[in-house]
Amino acid sequence: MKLDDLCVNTIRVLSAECVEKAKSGHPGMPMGAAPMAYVLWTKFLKHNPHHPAWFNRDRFVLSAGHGSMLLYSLLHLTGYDLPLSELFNFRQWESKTPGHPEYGLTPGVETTTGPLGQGFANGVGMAIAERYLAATFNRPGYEIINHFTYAIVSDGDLMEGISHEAASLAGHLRLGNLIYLYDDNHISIEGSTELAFTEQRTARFKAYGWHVQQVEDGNDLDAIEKAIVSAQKETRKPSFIAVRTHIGYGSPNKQGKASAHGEPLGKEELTLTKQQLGWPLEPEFSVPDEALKVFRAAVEQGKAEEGRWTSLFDRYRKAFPDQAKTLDQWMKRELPEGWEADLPAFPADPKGAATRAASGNVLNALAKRIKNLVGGSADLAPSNQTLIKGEGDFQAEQFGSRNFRFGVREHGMGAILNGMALHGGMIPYGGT
Ligand SMILES: Cc1ncc(C[n+]2csc(CCOP(=O)(O)OP(=O)(O)O)c2C)c(N)n1
Repeated sequence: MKLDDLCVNTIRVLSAECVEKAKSGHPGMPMGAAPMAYVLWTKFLKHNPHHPAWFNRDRFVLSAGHGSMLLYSLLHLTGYDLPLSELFNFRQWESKTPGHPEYGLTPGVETTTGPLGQGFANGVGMAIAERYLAATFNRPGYEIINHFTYAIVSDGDLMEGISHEAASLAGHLRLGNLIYLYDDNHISIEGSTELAFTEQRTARFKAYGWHVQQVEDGNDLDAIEKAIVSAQKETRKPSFIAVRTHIGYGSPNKQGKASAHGEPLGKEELTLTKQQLGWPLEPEFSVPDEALKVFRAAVEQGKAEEGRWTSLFDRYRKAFPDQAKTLDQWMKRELPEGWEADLPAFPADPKGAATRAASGNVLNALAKRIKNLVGGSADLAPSNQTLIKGEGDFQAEQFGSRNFRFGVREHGMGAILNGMALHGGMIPYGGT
C-alpha cells in the first residue's frame, strides 16, 4: 500500500474501530473525509501539538461535530496529549473524547461543535479576529499575526440557516484567510440529500462572493492539495472547496448509504471493510509505524514554526515595545490598568434613563480604555446604541476598525462573536 493510502486508511480504520468499541457514534463521515483531513493536517495546518495554545496557529474547526472521531484520530496521530487510551474511551462519561468535540476539555479542540452550522459561523468569527489583530499589530517586515482558519463542513452545516448568514457576511468582508472544505457526500440522516437539499451549493457560495473550487474525487490527494494551495493564494475572498466524497468509504455494504452515518458498522462489516481496504484484521487499533511517523512530523514542525514566530515576536518587541505590550496583554486576556476609571454613575432619579442609553454610555466609557472591546449590532445600532464613538466600521480592507455591521443576521452574529472570543485577543460584544 502506498504510504499516503496507509495514512488515510489509518484514520478510517481507527475511527471506525473506536465507534465500534463504543457501540455508538458516526463512522461514515471520518471514513469519507479522511483524505482531505490527511492532506490538510499533514501538508498545511500550522500548529504545535505540544503547545495547542500557540497564538498564531491556524485554527481548525470540525463543524460537522458528529464526525468527532475524525478529529480525535487526527489529534492523537499528530501528537496531541490524547493517548490511544482516551480514544478507547470514546463516548464514555468523563473521557476526553465525548460524542461531539467540546472546547476546554480536549487539547486541540478549538470550539464545541455538534449543533450543525455553529462551527461554520464560529470559524468566520475566528477569521475576523485574525484580520482585526493583523491590521492592528502587523508592521512591514513583522507579520506576527497571519494564520488561516480552516473548517470541514457538511451537508447539514450548509442546510442550517446560521451558515447562510455567516457565509454571506464572510463574503462581504472578503475574508481571504478562511478556507472551508465541504464534505460533499450527498447523504444525511434520512437518506440522500435529494430529499431536501438540491440547490447548487457552489453557485450559492459564488454568489456570496467566495472563491469556489470543486474536487471531483475525494480520494484524489493531489487535487485536494492543489485546491488548498490556490485557496491560500486567493487573499481577497474566503474559499469554499467542494470535495465529492463517499460516506463510509471502504465499507462494501454501507459506503454511500445513510446507514454509514450514525451507527457502528457492525463487527462483520468492519471486518469486510478492513479486507476491502487491504488492512490487517488483527491487531485491532493498529497504527502502522510508517504512518505514525508521517503524522508525528507535526511535533517537530510545530515546534520549529512556533520557534520562528517567537523569535520574530522578540524582534517585534524591541522595535515596537508599546504594541507588543498591548498584544501580550490581549493574548493573556488581561484588562488594562484603570479600565473601569471612566465608568459613569447613574444616580437614582424618578424618571430613570433608558437602559439602551445607559448601556451605550457604559460601553463607550469602557471602549476608551479597553481597545480590544469591539462589536456591533444586527442592524439596530441607532436604537440599541452599540457603536463606539469616533471609531470606524470594520469592513473589507478596513480590518483595524472596531464597529461591526453584522447586518440583519442575529443568529450568525451570536456564533461569530463566540468565534472571535474563542480565537483570543478580542473582547467582542453584540446587541440586538
Ligand atoms: C442543528 C442540528 N440539527 C440537527 C442535528 C442532528 N444531526 C446530526 S448529524 C445530522 C445530519 C448530518 O448530515 P451531514 O451533515 O450530511 O453529515 P453526514 O451524514 O455526511 O455525516 C443531523 C440532522 C444536529 N447535530 N444539529
